[in-house]
Amino acid sequence: MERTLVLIKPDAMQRGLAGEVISRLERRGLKIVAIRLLRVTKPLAKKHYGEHEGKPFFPGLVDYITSSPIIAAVFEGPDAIAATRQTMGATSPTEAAPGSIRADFGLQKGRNLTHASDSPASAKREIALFFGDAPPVAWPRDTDRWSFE
Ligand code: IDP
Ligand code: MG
Repeated sequence: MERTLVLIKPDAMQRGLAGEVISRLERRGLKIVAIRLLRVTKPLAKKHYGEHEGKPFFPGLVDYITSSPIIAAVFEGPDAIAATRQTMGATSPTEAAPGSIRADFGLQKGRNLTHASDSPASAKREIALFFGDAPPVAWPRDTDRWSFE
């Protein structure tokens, strides 16, 4: 079973789409194992997006992710990382697959609603960053056998 970090970014929160994002991942069969609402500080934003430091969009990205509270959550399931990124769609909403969250609700890269970890190493690092003080909770779900073979 794999775990991935999901962020519901400020635009999705302000537009009342948090439930929609969670619902799509839940309906896919993924299980919530951690969730919190927080305001991302500049230092946390810079750590989380460290790989992008120096790129032209970096200052705007830090302003965006710190502009309003977000929801951070950890979802668990088989191939959770790939499945979640597929449900989110490509970084650019106009290149994202129709039916994905970013295609259905977004227009621009800088307002693309969600974050999802891109590899097991990123997931481990990002989950520790957002849930170091309150680790995910493993729980058996009665319907697991209807989602996981
Ligand atoms: P990802 O979120 O699909 O993994 P990354 O390339 O890791 O995409 O970029 C992180 C975030 O930075 C994106 O989700 C997006 O919000 C923002 N971003 C990436 N490229 C651009 C850009 O060219 N302009 C504005 N924002 C960008
Ligand atoms: Mg990324």
